[in-house]
Amino acid sequence: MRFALVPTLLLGAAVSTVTAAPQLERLAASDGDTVLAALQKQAEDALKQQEAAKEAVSKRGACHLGNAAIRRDWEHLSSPEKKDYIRAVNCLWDLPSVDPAFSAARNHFDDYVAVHMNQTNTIHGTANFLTWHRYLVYLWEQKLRNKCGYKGYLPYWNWFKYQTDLHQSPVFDGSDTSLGGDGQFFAHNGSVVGAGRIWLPSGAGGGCVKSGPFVNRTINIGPVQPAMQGYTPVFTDVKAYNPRCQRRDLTMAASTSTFTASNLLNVTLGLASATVGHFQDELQGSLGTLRLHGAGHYAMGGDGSDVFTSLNDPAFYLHHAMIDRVYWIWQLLHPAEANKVNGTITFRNNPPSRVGTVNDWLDMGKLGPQVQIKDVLNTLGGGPLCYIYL
Ligand SMILES: *[C@@H]1O[C@H](CO)[C@@H](O)[C@H](O)[C@H]1NC(C)=O
Ligand SMILES: *[C@@H]1O[C@H](CO)[C@@H](O)[C@H](O)[C@H]1NC(C)=O
Ligand SMILES: *[C@@H]1O[C@H](CO)[C@@H](O)[C@H](O)[C@H]1NC(C)=O
Ligand SMILES: *[C@@H]1O[C@H](CO)[C@@H](O)[C@H](O)[C@H]1NC(C)=O
Ligand SMILES: *[C@@H]1O[C@H](CO)[C@@H](O)[C@H](O)[C@H]1NC(C)=O
Ligand SMILES: [Cu+2]
Repeated sequence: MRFALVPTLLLGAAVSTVTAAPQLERLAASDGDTVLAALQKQAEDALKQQEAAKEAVSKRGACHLGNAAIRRDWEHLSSPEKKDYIRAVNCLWDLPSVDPAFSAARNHFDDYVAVHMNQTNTIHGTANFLTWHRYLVYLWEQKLRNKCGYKGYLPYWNWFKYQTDLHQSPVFDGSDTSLGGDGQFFAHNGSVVGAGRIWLPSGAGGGCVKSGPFVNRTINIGPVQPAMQGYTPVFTDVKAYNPRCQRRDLTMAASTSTFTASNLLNVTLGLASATVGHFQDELQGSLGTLRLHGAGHYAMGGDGSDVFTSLNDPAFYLHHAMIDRVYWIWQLLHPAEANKVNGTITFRNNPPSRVGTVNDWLDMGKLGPQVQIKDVLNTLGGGPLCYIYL
């Protein structure tokens, strides 16, 4: 019964129009992964229409569907492709830091952690949240390609598969084609998340990641605000050097509660998809809620659960690629809202600040050139970006 629902939805190809409520209800009864596949198809149809319209008025630039990079599910990369990505991450980890201002950064991997930590309060709960992170993971992808010879593009972690047992996920299974497995068992009192309002029980880990290709790596910056209890001391200075292992606590309480068909539908076709403000707030998580963005971080646990320094977990980039993919799908399905931003320039407007605009600059320190938000709203146009998701 479940699978009969998807074709029903796809019969209506032109989905710039609102999907009928009964279809929404039927989809909501299927699982997240099925819904995601249906949404992907809708987004592709919308993309083809929008690109065809562009060509009709010859606005097509140097980047188009025929030459765009394709970002894929980690699971769908071949073993050699996965190993090439892992090799390139290790290569980047061995490159020197490019910014002496962040003295705790001992290598180029750390530079990304440092730039993010330094700006945490102006890139989350802000107008630039979606585009700042979009551009950051793009720079990471390009660095892997240009400095470390990676042949592919940034893969994403499909949250909806393996969410009931993350240990089986190709991203986290601990094999040499994963981004590492769970942490060693570390007795602790779960994680406190959702701005202190939600308690998640411990998983089976919490200590140093015990398997996979990055098992001997050292991380050097933070933690600042790990959600995981008992993970101390914390360092609030971006210059504080704190070498240690990377910790993880694969937490199914986060994934199964939040990676649901209904949450995905809400932000893509439902109430929360109507405006960019609703979309980003519902996707990101707010006081007392986990939401898709937060749930990915808390499902990783350990270092990945720290809003300041979650980039210490190399799976951060696959999680944020998935965030970006949902943003991309939403943009394609809501063209009238796709180029807008909503919010101010401080974390949930605290302290109060001006409203953000598409002319605001995205500051990446020494990771790459500054661009304006408007330059990265479209992954296929005008600015530096040229990619789609599959
Ligand atoms: C663990 O944390 C929860 C939530 O803060 C609290 O209710 C509980 O009492 C704590 N347990 C211990 C043993 O500290
Ligand atoms: C980690 O270090 C141990 C001990 O030196 C070594 O046996 C193992 O191969 C290393 N693993 C990786 C993935 O580098
Ligand atoms: C859907 O999103 C709306 C708007 O953000 C929110 O009020 C509502 O609680 C969400 N519904 C569910 C089921 O999460
Ligand atoms: C941002 O979106 C919210 C709804 O989420 C809306 O109430 C608010 O007016 C919007 N602000 C701006 C500046 O567009
Ligand atoms: C850290 O952030 C501040 C303000 O957000 C910025 O002015 C400064 O240049 C950043 N430091 C570095 C080294 O990028
Ligand atoms: Cu972030």
